[in-house]
This record gives sequence, C-alpha cells and structure tokens, in this order.
Amino acid sequence: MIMKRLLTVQDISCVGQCSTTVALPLISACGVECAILPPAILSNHTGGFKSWTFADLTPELGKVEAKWVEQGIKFDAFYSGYVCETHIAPILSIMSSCANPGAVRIVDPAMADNGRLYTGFAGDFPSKMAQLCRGADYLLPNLTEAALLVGTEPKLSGYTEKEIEELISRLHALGAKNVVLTGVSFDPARLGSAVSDGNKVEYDFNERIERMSHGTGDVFASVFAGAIMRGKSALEATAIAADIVCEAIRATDADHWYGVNFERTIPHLAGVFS
Ligand code: PXL
Repeated sequence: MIMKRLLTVQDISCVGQCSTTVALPLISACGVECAILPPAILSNHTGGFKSWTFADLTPELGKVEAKWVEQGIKFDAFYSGYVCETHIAPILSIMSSCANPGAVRIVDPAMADNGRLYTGFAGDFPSKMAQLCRGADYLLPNLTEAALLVGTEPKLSGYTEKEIEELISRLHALGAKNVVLTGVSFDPARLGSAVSDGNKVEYDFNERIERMSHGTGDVFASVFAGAIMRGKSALEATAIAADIVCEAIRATDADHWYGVNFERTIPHLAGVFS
C-alpha cells in the first residue's frame, strides 16, 4: 500500500508538547508521512508559561507554496491546528494549489478552551478561523471553540443532547462536512465526543479523568488525522484518538504540568496500525 502524505500546518512551540511537536511523532506512528509547515515559532506555548518569543513566518508561507508548486509537491491531506489571522489566507491557498485529487482537510480550530480564547487572540478571531472551517472535511472543535465559531457564549458545562446537536448543525452550516465535537458529557463520570456526518450524530465516551492537562486537543487531533488517513471512519478514528489521549494523561508524570507524556503511548499507537 502506498503511504499517504499529510501536511500539518501549526506552530512549533519549541518546548511544551503541543502542536507540531505532537503531530509529527503521532502521525508518523500511525504510518503516515507527515510534512510540516510552521507558520510561527514560539519558545514555548502560551498556556501557563509566564512569557514566550513569537517569530511570525507569514512572509515565508507564499514562498514555500511557490516552491512546492514549482516542484509539483502535493499532499493527500491537510491538518491545520493553532494558527493566527495572517496565516489563514496563505493556508487556504496552499490547500488548493498543493492538493492531490480527493485531498482531505482536517481542521482543529485550536484557539480556545474552558470558556476562553487563548492568550493573544482578539475577540473577533473566531470569525477568521471560521474561514478555515468552511471547507473542512473534518472539523474538530472543543465545546468552547464550537460556541465561539457559531457566535454564541460558551458554557462551561451542562449542555443537553439537544443543545449539542443544535451546536453541531450550526457548525455544519459554517461549511464543515463532518464534525467531531470534543468535551461532551451528559454524565459526570464520562467524557467524550459527538461525531456527525450531517445526517446522524454518534457518541464516543471514556471514563472521565479528573486532571487538567495541556495539549490533549493536539494529541486527539493528530491521532484522529493519522487514523483517518489509515482508512478509519470518523467514529473509529475518534475512539482510537480518545483512547490514546486517556492513556497519555494516565501516563503523565504527576508533577508534569505543561503537556502530557504522549511519548509513552507511541508503541501502542504504532501497534494499532502495524
Ligand atoms: O495546544 C494548543 C496550542 C498550540 N500552540 C500554542 C499554544 C496552544 C495553547 O495554548 O499556546 C502556541
């Protein structure tokens, strides 16, 4: 079987176990070639560190695209994560000029959690991120991102099944084909995702782990992307990704605060696809 080639577009946070430094090893472990395009390089992520450097590579993106077009470099899939406003137009352009026929677009609108936008994003950023979501084959928001994308006030908990399904139909109305909404819970003991193809909504739940962990959205989206490229359905990919997230949280050292020790799940993940 010919190996699929995926391009992930998200920052490099040099320290912090998030975005590209999570996507590259996990997607590789799924047996999928992972090319990267970092639109910015940070010393570390913005979620809990006191400060960080931020080198914006927006001017590089068009040059990289021109070089890939010149050489006929194309991708079977695109997976975008944490990006800023100036990156969105160049990413949309690359996704159209460097796509193999039938290329899949996976969009994790990584911009918010726990009811709030991440530090550094302006209040109108969700409307910019919505432009990336428009052509998504798979859109992977958490509950806060979903609410902000459709222009509603995020609730921290207490969504009913009816409210979840209403939120999902509004995400489809943005132009996303399949929606995987994470952080869904109807029972305090269980946490999971709602998976919708626009016709039906299915659910995947795991036992809730009472621990605040950074970077789990990136672990989830990376494994989901790898699993989709290996031919899994959206519900199967969700279940595999959620299991790896739970395993990674449980495998994380007690005093490790800025990410999860997902590295310990790599042998298991590689085994799923061997
Ligand atoms: O995990 C999402 C993420 C990615 N990249 C950067 C971040 C965050 C979350 O805070 O700060 C730079």
